[in-house]
Amino acid sequence: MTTLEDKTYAVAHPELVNWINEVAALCTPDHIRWCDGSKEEYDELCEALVTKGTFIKLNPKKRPNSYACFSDPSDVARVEDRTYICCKRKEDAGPTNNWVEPKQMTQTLHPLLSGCMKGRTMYVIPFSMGPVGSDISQIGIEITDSEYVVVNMHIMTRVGKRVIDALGADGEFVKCLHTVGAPLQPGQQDAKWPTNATTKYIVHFPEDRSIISYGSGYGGNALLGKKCFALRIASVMAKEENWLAEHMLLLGVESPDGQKNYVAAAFPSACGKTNFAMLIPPQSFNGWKVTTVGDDIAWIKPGKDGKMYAINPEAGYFGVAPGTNQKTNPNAMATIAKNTIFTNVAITEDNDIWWEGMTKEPPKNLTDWRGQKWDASLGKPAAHPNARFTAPAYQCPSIDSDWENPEGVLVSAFIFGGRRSTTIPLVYQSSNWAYGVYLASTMGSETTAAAFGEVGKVRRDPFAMLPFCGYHMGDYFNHWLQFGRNLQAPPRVFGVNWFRKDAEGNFIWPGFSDNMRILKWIVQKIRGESNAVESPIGWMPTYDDIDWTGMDFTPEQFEAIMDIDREEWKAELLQHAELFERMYDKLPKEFIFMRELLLSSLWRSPAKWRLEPERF
Ligand code: TSX
Ligand code: MN
Repeated sequence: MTTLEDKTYAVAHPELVNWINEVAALCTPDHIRWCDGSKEEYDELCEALVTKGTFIKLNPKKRPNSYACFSDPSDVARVEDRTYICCKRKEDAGPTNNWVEPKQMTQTLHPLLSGCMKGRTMYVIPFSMGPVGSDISQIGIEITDSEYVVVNMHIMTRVGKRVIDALGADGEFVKCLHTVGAPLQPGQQDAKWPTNATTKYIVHFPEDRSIISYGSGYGGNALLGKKCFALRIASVMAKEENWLAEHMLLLGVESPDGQKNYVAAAFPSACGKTNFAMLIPPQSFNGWKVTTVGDDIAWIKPGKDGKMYAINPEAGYFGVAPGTNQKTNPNAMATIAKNTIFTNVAITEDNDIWWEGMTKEPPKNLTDWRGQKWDASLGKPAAHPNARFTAPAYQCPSIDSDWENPEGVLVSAFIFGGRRSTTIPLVYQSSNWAYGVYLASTMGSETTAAAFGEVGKVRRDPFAMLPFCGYHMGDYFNHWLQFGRNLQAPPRVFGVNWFRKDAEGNFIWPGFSDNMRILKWIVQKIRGESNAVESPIGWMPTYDDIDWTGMDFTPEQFEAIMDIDREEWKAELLQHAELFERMYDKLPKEFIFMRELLLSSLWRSPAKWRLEPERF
């Protein structure tokens, strides 16, 4: 067996070739194939997946060049309890990551990997996170025995020979090894969705810049460029090299006068991050435009001018399908009109796709994600709640003209949000960088799904990075503080909450397009064009500072969504202390003082602090 089998290009990188040979000797695949990223390769592998029964080709009239597939019911999401950070010292992984000593983990994985690709083809995927050749981009090589992974990586990253060329003879790359952990005996029929039902490991070796993923074929477990590389490994690289690898969307806001600003925003899951990244302004906002750079990950580096420049390291969207519709996200609906892979959605009788929330009424004669005729009366969803679309970013109608600019885009603000029914106002601005880092570190979301235990409890998710930081969260907070200290004028930091509820439990804020009104205030604030008043928790717009054209929203409603309840906030600050206790060993001293400052400003404030400009 030769590693040059089927390869259509030369590889002049001895370390890479050695690694491929080592892995091949350990995993013993029947064939090795170096991927070239071509359309022919994509079409061929999709066709092979159709033949195997993994993919079904969707109706080409309704959904051109698109496929649907259905995972094993045991393999439907990321497996956080099977996710490890294996650095030498446990304290470097911190209290929020699973840790195993690297040598010990290697010993555990070795017997699992031995012969794990028997009967399969081992694919070598050279991929770039970010535009090939950008100073902010990074290269990875994913070895996988899953065709599903290859075709998804084609969409989500830049794959092929040009990456090998960029790597040269001694370029650095992240080693990503993935196997479904389901070797085939001679003559054994393959499963439609091969997976290892009993054993899964998602393992990161940050010091080695390598990843080993065993036993799952799904999304973030298997498409190693995304969460594993672009967040967990890259966050470690970023700390060491003074940049940021963040779980953030990137969008541009253009005003009628042609001025443009970019903002990066972090939200925990189930806050509609992709919807916000693709927001369409209300009809009444003539000439205002929102453009999409990315919906999930941002890599941010300081420029020579002391400002922050960001790229989206991805080339596609791996988005949650349920809830996406013409109203919540028309741009996403257009993005997935063709050339898209759907995983765990329902299938209509004319071979198109459907999921909960796509239309009010489900179409007749659906096949559910488990391949059964769907019976609505059983109360089970037709699509899995974590069903996904994989679609090329360039198909998004709102894609930003600079989304592949190798220099990145200039970030002038950060937005942090959460799903909170009380306490947190619709929008507020931190008065300085350290407070911005504090508010991002203490952000959280109320649980909506019973899967997370008690519904309505606030789960803290600092920077929306808790499951994705490859090192100690306390070190991460310090890195953010330090990063701002090094910049002449760090971006402004805002907190938002689209999800506050009234006493009857109804959402006060209509959200979606109307979030543009808040975005407008934010960008005008950083331009020095809009006003604010100082509240106990930062700068806030008054009713008159927000553009209400085309919308009925009363000053009373605004007050209800903006007031600061002293007792609620004191309870909030108590919870911050609880969070800080978990990271006591490495908590920035700034956070202790910041919490005290907040307490003291709330102490003298009225029981309900209201936006009454005449008081100032
Ligand atoms: O994505 C959301 N955004 C951001 C949009 C740019 N969602 C969906 C979250 C689940 C993924 C929202 N849901 C938003 C929001 O701003 N706001 C809400 C809450 C809400 C839901 C429904 C209505 C109003 C608010 N009203 C009606 O459906 C009529
Ligand atoms: Mn994400």
